[in-house]
Amino acid sequence: MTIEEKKNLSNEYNASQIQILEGLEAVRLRPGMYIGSTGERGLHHLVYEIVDNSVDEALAGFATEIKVTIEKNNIICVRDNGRGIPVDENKKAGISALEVVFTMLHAGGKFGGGGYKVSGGLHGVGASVVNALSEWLEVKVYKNGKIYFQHFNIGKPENEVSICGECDEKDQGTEVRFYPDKNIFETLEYDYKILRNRLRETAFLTKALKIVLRDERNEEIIEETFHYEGGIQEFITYLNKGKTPSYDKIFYCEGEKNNIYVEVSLQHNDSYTENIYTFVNNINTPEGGTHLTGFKNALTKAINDYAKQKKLLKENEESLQGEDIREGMVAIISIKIEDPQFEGQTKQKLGTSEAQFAVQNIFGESLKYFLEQNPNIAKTICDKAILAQRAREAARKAKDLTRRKSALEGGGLPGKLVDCSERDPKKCEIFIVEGDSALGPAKDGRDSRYQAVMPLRGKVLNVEKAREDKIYANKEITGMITAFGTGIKNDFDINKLRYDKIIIMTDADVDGAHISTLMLTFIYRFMPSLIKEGHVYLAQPPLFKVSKGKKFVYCYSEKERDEYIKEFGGEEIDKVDVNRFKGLGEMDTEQLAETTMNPETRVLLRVNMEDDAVSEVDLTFTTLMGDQVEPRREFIEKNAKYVKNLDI
Ligand code: TSJ
Repeated sequence: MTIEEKKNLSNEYNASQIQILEGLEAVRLRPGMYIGSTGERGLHHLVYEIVDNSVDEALAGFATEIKVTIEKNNIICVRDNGRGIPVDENKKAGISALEVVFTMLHAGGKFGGGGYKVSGGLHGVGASVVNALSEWLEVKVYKNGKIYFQHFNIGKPENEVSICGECDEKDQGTEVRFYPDKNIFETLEYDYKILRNRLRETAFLTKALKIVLRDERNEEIIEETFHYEGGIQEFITYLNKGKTPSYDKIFYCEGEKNNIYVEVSLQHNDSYTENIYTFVNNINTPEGGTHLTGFKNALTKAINDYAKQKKLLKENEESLQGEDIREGMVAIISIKIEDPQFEGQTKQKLGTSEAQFAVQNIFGESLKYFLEQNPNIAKTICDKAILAQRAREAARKAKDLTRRKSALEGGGLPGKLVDCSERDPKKCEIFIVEGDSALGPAKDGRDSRYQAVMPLRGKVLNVEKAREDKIYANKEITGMITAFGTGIKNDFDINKLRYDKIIIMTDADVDGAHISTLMLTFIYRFMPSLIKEGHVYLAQPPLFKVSKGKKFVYCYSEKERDEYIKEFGGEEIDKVDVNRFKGLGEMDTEQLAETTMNPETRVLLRVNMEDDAVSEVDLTFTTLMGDQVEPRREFIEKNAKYVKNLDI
């Protein structure tokens, strides 16, 4: 039976059929269960699954280097300089240990025992899954001066492990090459940037491990090396790029307690947001857990103790709250633990209680010492927290005030909102329109049954650089919060969303891009789920109208424009008219409706922030919105991700 036939069968599954499925067949039938998806994300996941095994070898102390190559035709090659996967016979299975690793589900990580393991973690489903989902895969083990080799097709071994050559005794290691199965994956095209971000993160988290990424697909070969001897301390430097640190040193500590290895690094900057990234065995734990709790407890205690002891905070004054101390803080908590327990709906929250005490203890002691040794920094941190405390008090008052006006609670809708008549939110859209000139055409051009319009006047507040009190006093911001209906932060409730699509409509120029980014930053900081769940869009107004006689077409890039000039013009290129739209306001109602608003004919960009490296999304926003011009320009030039059609 082919996979296609089985997939069809699987629609009418029953228990007896499930039992027939065994081993790797199950993986091919339900790839999503093992790697999340068969889209771009799943494809990249294959690489991490393999690389994680090499990282384990590094954590065990036997590998120092991993080289990942994207070869021509999107073949992936991963090579490390570890001990090499054991090739001798596994007595129980009657086949080589290597073959077990590649053909038996969840066999990964069973060898050797002990030690911290990345691949045995949350996502680590192992080499056999990658093998099952690859058209072919081959392994070379360099060991004892010999090269052992085995080749698989769609997970099935073509041969027993055999010696295929000799090598230098010192040339130890494992090399895996594979080609994903095009019958399984929607795309086979690897994105260099996605792999780079994730591998860079892995390198930050595994100090002294050198990771080389090489892309051989194009004429110009790209190779980058990620090697950070400072580990997460260098990660902090990277994350604070584009921000202004509040002091020059970066706090770092490491230690081990009850077999839990703990590393913490942190630094404050002059922004008001708190960014704490937590990892367990190199795997991100977005929902935190015991390690995060331990960190917060120790931080709050150490700073309050210090502030009181040095009389920065008077006996009768209120203690500093954790959130005050964490304002503008970037921190990384990374622990390595043998058998982590995860909890919560998505199993992304660390539950192991020993981890709390290990972090609390190691970090607490170390921070106390650091504060004593660096009184200037200690004072800066305390003063900053005291300021934050006052601002929080002011923000609470401002929030109460706006609450009373019921602006944040969806009581009355903002006066500027031009709402639609449909009451079913799933069918509704809201256009956030920049400037007054476009408001008229947008109001007239919409379908008033299900399309609402809300104008933004003046500059949108940069929430990266404003404290909460200022944010809640800003009419544009509170207007949007009210219009969306969901509430913000901890009060956020997606079920109250009043529009299925939130469409940001700005001019296709630098100012427009800037305003879009400010809007996205606001949404990302206050209602990130709206972006994560795909409710936020960028309208794409055309840049040109190319016409000849009655024939015309809208173009979204200069390239497209030039193509149509040629096509329309033929021999008579001078008879082609090119109309350039400088802004939304230059389009008439019909044009705006047709090109940008009408679902039948418009182009919309859905904003997504899926990145396998957790730190990258955040960095995107701070880079765009931060103080320093250079990283921003560099970023825009390199990515142009949220910022299309830049008119520089
Ligand atoms: F995913 C994988 F299995 F395909 C894979 C494993 C891929 C790559 C690129 C590397 C590896 C890998 C496995 N590198 N290093 C190891 N090490 C072992 O498997 C190993 C070697 C020796 C001993 C021992 O106890 O002597 C134990 C282990 C786990």
